[in-house]
Amino acid sequence: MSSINYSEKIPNNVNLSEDRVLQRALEQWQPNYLKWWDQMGPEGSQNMDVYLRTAISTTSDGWAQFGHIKMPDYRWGIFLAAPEANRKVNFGEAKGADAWQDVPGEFRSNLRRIIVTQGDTEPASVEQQRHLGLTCPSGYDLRNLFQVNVEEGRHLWAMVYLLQKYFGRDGREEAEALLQRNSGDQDKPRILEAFNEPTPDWLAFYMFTYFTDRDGKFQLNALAESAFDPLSRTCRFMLTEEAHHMFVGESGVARTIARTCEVMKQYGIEDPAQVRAKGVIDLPTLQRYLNFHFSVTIDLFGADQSSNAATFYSTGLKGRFEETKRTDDHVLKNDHYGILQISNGALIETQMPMLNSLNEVLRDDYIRDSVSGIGRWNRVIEKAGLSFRLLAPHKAFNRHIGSFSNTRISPDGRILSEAEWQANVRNWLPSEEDRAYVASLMGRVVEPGKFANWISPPPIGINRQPIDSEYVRFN
Ligand code: BYC
Ligand code: FE
Ligand code: FE
Repeated sequence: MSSINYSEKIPNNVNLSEDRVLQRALEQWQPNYLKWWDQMGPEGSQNMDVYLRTAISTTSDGWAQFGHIKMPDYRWGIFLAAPEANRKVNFGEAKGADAWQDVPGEFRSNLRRIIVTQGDTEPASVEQQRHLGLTCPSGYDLRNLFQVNVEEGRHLWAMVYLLQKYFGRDGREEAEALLQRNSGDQDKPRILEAFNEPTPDWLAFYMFTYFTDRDGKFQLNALAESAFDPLSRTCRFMLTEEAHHMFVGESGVARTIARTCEVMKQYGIEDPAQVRAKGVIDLPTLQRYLNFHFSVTIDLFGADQSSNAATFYSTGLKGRFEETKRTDDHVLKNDHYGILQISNGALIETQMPMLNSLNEVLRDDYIRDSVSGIGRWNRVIEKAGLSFRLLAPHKAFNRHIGSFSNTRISPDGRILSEAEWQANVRNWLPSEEDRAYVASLMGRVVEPGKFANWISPPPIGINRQPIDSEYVRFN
């Protein structure tokens, strides 16, 4: 018999100590997870003591415990948000019925597929970010990277819990497979495209956590509406962690911009070559990175017309962002949605059946939210008295999924010939040279209170600690 004290080793609010079947499944999986963390997690970090927050319960004082720990000793826990009494199915054909505490047989394979797709992104992002610790711009930033990494690890646990608890043997096999696919692997890649792209430098990391973790926010919100209550409650707790990831991205880009503007003002320069000569990232390069991460991320919402999306909604598996705040009938059978499509060489909005357009609805909600943060970045530039402005590219720009995937479109929404695209793409997406320049700035700064030349310090530290606190101790 096992002598593990489960609430100590695996903090949880799912009664793990009384669930033998789940214990056995997790006991098999956990060593493989730790092996994965050792091999694919943050490189060279095993002995560092990192100032991390650990969730030990879902109450406001318990979920954010801070202290220095080694990451392999992080207590990856399993938490569901508190149940909502008498929760109902809030949309789709079963609207009004009781929410499901178990998986209805007929929806089993679709639900499993959604959970596996969600789960696959979590370890993928850790793999994408595994080398970044070697080139951190400060101990403060290094700590934030590691915080994001351990929480993405916990998000994998969250999905593995659902698979092992509710999907029997298939679920256990999927849980293993989540550790076997790897980001960028030729033979066993991660499921979604954006999670096979490298995250080679810290500007890419900040853009990723701003844009791609925000896909997490929207997808998790849609899944938090699910009629399958354990999925809903799991996603609701994950969302509390997601806010920090997006903060890391938004503030990281803002600090990069602030430093660039400071140098531009100090020397009275605007020409990107002169700006680069001072060792900071010129604003046009920031725009190209933004264009890349924005376009790759909006592909993650799937095709604009999707019968999968219609099925997921009608069967109650996946709702819309803020489903219950909307005032329509939540069935959507007779509704339509304006979809941008290419017709006779022009971009034209066509009304399409709403149910088939739900990927696009979520993408548009996401785009609105993304654009508001770009506005906040522009205020940093404006405050410095500079006229440059960052802009979200057109949603048809650089798409690989959906109806624009075979057409070349400029960031301002013009349909282009292949030759026009090739002649200009260097101005729109990061070139090899841009990436090499950004890479050349990536040194390793870890002395408490010191920051790389290309980025400003943050205004305040983590958990009200001073900025020059020793966030990571090296042993
Ligand atoms: N790449 O009908 P469609 C996060 C496939 S991020 C490659 O539109 P559907 C995080 C699709 O599989 C949140 N393939 O698909 C962030 C389908 O294939 P089959 C992640 C793609 O199913 C940062 C075909 O194309 N969570 O948490 O309606 C750090 C037809 O497409 C892609 C979720 O995504 C792609 N981008 O929509 C850490 C939520 N897009 O069946 C974590 C769960 C589509 O023809 N997932 N395909 O072979 C879903 O809800 C859906 O799977 C999707 C796709 C919205 C992603
Ligand atoms: Fe996540
Ligand atoms: Fe995240």
